[in-house]
Amino acid sequence: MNLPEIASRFALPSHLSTHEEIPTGLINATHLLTCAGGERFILQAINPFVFKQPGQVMENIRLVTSHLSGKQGDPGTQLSLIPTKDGRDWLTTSDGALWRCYPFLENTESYMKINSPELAFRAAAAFGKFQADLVDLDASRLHETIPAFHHTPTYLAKLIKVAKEDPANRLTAARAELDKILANESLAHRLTDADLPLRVTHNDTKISNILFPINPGLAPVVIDLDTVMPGLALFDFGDLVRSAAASADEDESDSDKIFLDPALNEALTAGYLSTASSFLTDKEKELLPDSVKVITLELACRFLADYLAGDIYFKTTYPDHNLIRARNQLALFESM
Ligand code: GN1
Ligand code: MG
Repeated sequence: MNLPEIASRFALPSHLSTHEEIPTGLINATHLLTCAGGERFILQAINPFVFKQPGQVMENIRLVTSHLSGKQGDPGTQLSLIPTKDGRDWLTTSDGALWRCYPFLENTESYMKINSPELAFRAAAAFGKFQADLVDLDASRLHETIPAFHHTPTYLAKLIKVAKEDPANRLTAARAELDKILANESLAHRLTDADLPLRVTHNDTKISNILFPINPGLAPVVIDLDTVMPGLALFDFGDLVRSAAASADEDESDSDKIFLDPALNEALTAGYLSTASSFLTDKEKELLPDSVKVITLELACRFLADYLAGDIYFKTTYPDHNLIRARNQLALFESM
């Protein structure tokens, strides 16, 4: 099926006028649809290599969006699913791909980078509110769609294994980075060994996953719910700070330019606590600063392991791409 055919299976208000691919995101293929009446939609295929059970991803999203819609204000600024014409939340094509469709949330803006402490505060408050709104949704009702997704010791073990096997013959080039990671092995266990409560978590808390309504009276919307799962709140917080308070982006080729911006770190922490302190335990609060280090080490493990494996997980555009990314995460880690 081609894209217009796939789109035609969804209950859109009028026929498809144009479609274009949106090339952001390292995992899924995303298309912007515009209908004859001007309404816009997001049509996405879930990456079957990353999400082995895409139907479970959709069941999680259904559970979370339904729970949130009972709590939050304006329905025009909420994430909801467009059903297929036969009333389902998704469509499977003959090649096994799973497609789903969301309304495009109009009159909102998103940011690839945080440009001020004020924005940092608002973004972190939005992720804290997201967790707070889900605190009464029993996490055991959600599927663990990517097993051990934020289990740092598992990534470390995978890295050690792929380094031993060295299937792409890249270990020599990655030796220095591998040694730096191994020197911090004990930190990898800090959150997962702390006996923290299992909650409903987002698991991909980058700033670009928030839509800010242009009308400042409306609440920001957390999007990209593919990885909502049972998890630890601290990985959401840590990943937010890791990705948003870094002075340069993940692909920066000069790792000397990368450090954790203290002012942004402070604003993110204050913003997160403004909405999350009501439900966080004392132990969770105590571990907030460590969580940033742990998730940064985790990303370094993931990028380096993918480099050693021959670039099979993250999209890359040049041979050393994942090595550069790993190096960046380590530079960020060392600046903390
Ligand atoms: C992936 O596709 P994207 O950019 O939303 C990854 C995250 C990483 C991120 C690093 C399912 O997210 O865990 O933090 O790349 N998502 C998955 O850029 O593996
Ligand atoms: Mg994502």
